[in-house]
Amino acid sequence: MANSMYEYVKAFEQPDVLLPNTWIVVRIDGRGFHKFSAKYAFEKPNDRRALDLMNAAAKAVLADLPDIVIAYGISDEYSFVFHRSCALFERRSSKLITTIVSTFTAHFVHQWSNFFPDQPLSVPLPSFDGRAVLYPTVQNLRDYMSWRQVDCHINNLYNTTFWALIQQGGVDAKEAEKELAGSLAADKNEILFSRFKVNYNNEPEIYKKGSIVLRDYELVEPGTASETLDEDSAKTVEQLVLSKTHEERDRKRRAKARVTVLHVDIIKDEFWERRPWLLSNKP
Ligand code: DGT
Ligand code: MG
Ligand code: MG
Ligand code: MG
Ligand code: MG
Repeated sequence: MANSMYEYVKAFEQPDVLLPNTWIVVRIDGRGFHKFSAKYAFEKPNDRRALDLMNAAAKAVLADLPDIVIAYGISDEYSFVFHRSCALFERRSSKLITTIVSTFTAHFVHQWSNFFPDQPLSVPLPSFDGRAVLYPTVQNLRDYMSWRQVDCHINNLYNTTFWALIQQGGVDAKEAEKELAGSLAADKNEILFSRFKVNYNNEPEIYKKGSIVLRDYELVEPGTASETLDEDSAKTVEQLVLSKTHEERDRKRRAKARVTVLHVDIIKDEFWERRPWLLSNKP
């Protein structure tokens, strides 16, 4: 296109490239889901349909964006992790965030009727906000994931006890809140067990642990990370070409792999030790 006198306005666009060599976490969160969940009568404290729909949308995002290594979801939020070597969209922040938010929202709306067949969507429609946070070390990234999973546990134990008091104990929200003020985890476990015969340990894993989304091939073909070249070593031209081919092959493999959902502990070392390729030099 020919230059025009208006072209100068392009210079007003601000660069927003994210720092290289850092883990990118894009976290999205449902807007006003307190109201939204009430409107569609989500079951309390957890609505399995709503969580399954969130997970279906997250799976579609991973299938669409092979650069995402892993994702973690609880309640109305999802965190998507890009490998620190990710070069998607030249690491432009707004492009990464908006692509994730709109892809997720599109799938959430598209698949709504599969999970809520009796409740057609109407305005206000679901929408999500998003932000990108950078984590420089694997430890920082793991601490981020642990933070979200601990949040899941704390909120779920509280909500499970709170709603047991109301639904089975017959008290109102104010009384339930008062009863739980200042209580420890052990107190809540005790209330659940002695008064409602609920063993919290036996609650569904999806509620206690949240949802982890990753690629299946990684589970059946462990050890693939070790065959990739060491990033930091000096490379010959042949090695660089080879490493590009590796990259391309890995990308294709990631794109083809089936995406799966787990509800397991991601705080302890075991999860990461069994899948070393997740956090290795190469995604
Ligand atoms: P925001 O994020 O500032 O726009 O406002 P909210 O209302 O989305 O607040 P947030 O994200 O802190 O809290 C999530 C809300 O979504 C919370 O009120 C509970 C609701 N919610 C999420 N999942 C479920 C569910 O499975 N069942 C029910 N009943 N509510 C849920
Ligand atoms: Mg919020
Ligand atoms: Mg929200
Ligand atoms: Mg939230
Ligand atoms: Mg365009």
